[in-house]
Amino acid sequence: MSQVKNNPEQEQSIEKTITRRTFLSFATLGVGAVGSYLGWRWLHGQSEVDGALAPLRTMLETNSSVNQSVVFSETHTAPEYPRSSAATEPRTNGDVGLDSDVDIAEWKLNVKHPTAMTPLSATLDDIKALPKTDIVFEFKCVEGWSEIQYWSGVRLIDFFHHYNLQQNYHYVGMTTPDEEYYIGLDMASALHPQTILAYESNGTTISSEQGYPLRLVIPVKYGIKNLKRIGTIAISNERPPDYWAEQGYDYYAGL
Ligand SMILES: Nc1nc2c(c(=O)[nH]1)N[C@H]1C(S)=C(S)[C@@H](COP(=O)(O)O)O[C@H]1N2
Ligand SMILES: [Mo]
Repeated sequence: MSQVKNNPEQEQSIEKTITRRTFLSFATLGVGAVGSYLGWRWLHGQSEVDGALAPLRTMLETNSSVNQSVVFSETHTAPEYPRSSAATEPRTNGDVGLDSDVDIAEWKLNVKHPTAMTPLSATLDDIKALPKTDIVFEFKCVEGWSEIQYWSGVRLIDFFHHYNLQQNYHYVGMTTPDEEYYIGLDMASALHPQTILAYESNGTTISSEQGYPLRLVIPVKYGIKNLKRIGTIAISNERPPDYWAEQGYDYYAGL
């Protein structure tokens, strides 16, 4: 058995190398830490845009536009299910803008269009007179729950056709009658064949908590975009304000 033994000189030089390497490692770590700290300080010194620090918001917007242009496809549809698999009592969640009761004699759906002088308005009966569409799909909330639900109403695209609303704008905004809850949608998602203005769930009139008399059902988006109790629909080229995007959530909230 032979043992390799370094002579003292060799040992010294090995030790020096180790010391130098250790120093370099710590120096690198130190520079990294200072860099991270400075980066963190810089980031936190930035102003907030829609609930996120500006650089992070920019990143989020980049991701969301990539998502919009690459992932979203007009031919993509959310899976549909048989009516028998729908929840008997759809779960209710979120009640912003639903404080006061609606007097149906007073309620109208207002539609604002950039080129129209006066906003168009439709009563619930006007809306019910249009072709009726059913949908059974899996409703998904960003808070982590989902549920198969059955809704009926008028496709937003059918509503657009009936009232001769122009489709060559970028956005559709919707607000509750009291303007407490509001959402913005890209036109392609708004006019998607599964997007409906719903007035029934499980074949009966929707309840106040579900958004009586009219709510949005948009299966290609998360729950946050399914605005309950629509007061106004506004067509525009400017991105409409959005309640949850202002709290830092992704503007498009697509699935
Ligand atoms: N007017 C209004 N619409 C709203 C909300 C709200 O707070 N107010 N919450 C949203 C959220 S976060 C979800 S998950 C769905 C819930 O719809 P539901 O109560 O029918 O389940 O409504 C969306 N639409
Ligand atoms: Mo939600």
